Amino acid sequence: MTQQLMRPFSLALEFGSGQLEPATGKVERRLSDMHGMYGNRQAEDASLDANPLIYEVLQYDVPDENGQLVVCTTILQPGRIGDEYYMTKGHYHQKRDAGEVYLGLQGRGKLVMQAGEEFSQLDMQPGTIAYVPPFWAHRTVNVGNVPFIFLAVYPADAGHDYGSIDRHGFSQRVIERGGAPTLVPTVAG
Ligand code: PAN
Ligand code: ZN
Repeated sequence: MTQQLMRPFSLALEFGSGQLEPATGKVERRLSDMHGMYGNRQAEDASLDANPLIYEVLQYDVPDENGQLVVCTTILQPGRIGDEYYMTKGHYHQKRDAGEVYLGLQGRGKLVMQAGEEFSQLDMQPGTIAYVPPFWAHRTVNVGNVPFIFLAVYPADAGHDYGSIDRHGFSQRVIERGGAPTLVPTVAG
């Protein structure tokens, strides 16, 4: 049960930048925070000196209790490591039966998801609502030339399990081939 009675609140969202006002939390992830996640280790090493900003998450913090919902935006920069598009780390929810809703605000992305042997990919653009069902690991990939920005809403007690993705990754990667995003099977090792 929710422990405290929260006051209703509203946030101002700028569609073009993903800025939330007020925001109380911000996570920044640079290439060095994603060691080993891109397929081309040489390309990763070559980019590490510059250590580009890959994405930011802005949110308004609420208590991580059953019943509460987190609202946040992700601003995923355009770019590639080798031929692989910039992407988020990706995660399962620690509470595996917690789902999530994404709403595309700017740019073009792919939402890749995996549940055991099952794999799914959805195209996202401004106005796309994507549903991440319970039990699916999820990662977004910016396949465009401008920041890919989306809003996410998920249960505040969901938790993020990054370890499983760190160890096993997703079964497919999104790479640029002949100028277009293409899914290729992840090569083991
Ligand atoms: C999103 C993600 C956000 C960043 O808010 O947390 O896009 O991706 P990673 O958490 O994989 O680094 C979400 O799915 N929250 O549950
Ligand atoms: Zn999530």
